[in-house]
Amino acid sequence: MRVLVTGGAGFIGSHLVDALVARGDEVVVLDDLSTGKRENLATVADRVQLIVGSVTDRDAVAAATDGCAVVFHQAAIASVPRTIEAPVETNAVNFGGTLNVLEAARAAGSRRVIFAGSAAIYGDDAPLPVGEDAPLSPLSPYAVEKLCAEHYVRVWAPLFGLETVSLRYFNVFGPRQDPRSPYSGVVSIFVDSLLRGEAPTIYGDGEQTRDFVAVDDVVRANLAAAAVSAPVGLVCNIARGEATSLNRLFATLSSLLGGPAAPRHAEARAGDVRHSLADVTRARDALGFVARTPVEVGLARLVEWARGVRGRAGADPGSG
Ligand code: UD2
Repeated sequence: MRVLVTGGAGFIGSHLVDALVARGDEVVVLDDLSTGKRENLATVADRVQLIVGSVTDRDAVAAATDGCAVVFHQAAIASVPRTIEAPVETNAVNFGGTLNVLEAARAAGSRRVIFAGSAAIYGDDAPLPVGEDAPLSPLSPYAVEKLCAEHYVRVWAPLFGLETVSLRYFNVFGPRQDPRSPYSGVVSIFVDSLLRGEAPTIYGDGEQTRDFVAVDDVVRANLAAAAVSAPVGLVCNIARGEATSLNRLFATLSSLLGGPAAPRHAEARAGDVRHSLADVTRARDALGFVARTPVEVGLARLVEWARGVRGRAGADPGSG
């Protein structure tokens, strides 16, 4: 089967590409390499067609979608603070880019679009664990963009007969998540700091919680979403259904990596939600998906990978 992965050179997208290639799919990747990297596709480069282009470029999206039965739309500027700084730019990618993908899929006669949504859309008001039918109250441009995009994805199903699945990712972590940007995910930032023997910074008191899910599980969720029979606008949380505080995350990573005994603290970040925890019942019932990798196991694998990168790069993971 010919499939498209937008953002396929990125953190989650490249792991998905690996899995699709391994099962024998013909994979097209559309990625503007703004945060994605060619090296993420190094082991599958000869079996993947990489189109360097943005989801904001309608011609590039149309060319990439041509002949693809399934589109995994992973491309996004995936950062709450970045969207606060530059909402017009990020809206064009996160919202406008999704609309371009839907239109291209319709024109190409694709059967299904799987959309990378976000738990950020729930905000702080919903009772925990949060189910998909909970009230939505986005707190950041990022959350608004992901929510608007998800609405488009949902209505494209009944309007145009496109099968769509929106996966509301909670906090995904794992190898290839870039640590060297203030916009990176907290797990990769903490691992990077501790490997360099520096104390990471916790914004706020560290008692905020997240539902961390390993990237290999997120890949399995995408494959399940592609396989499930005839979904019409299905929306599912993708998480473990388990809350971990940032203080706990720090403690686990410092026991794996050693380094400073205490983190630094700074003011809580604007637009942050306090607690995030998923009800994962629908993912289990509708997709047959249950996350398998315990957080500690995923963290241990990530640490092993990051040490390897650091070793190969001569003790500088940023250049590796
Ligand atoms: C949001 C979404 C998540 C995903 C992500 C994309 C929620 C609950 N989650 O993640 O689903 O879409 O955006 O980027 O909205 N932090 C520190 N120190 C650091 C970096 C972060 O303390 O150096 C804190 C940060 O203030 C927050 C937590 O760690 O409380 C997680 O931050 P993050 O940027 O990894 O992800 P988050 O939850 O904004």
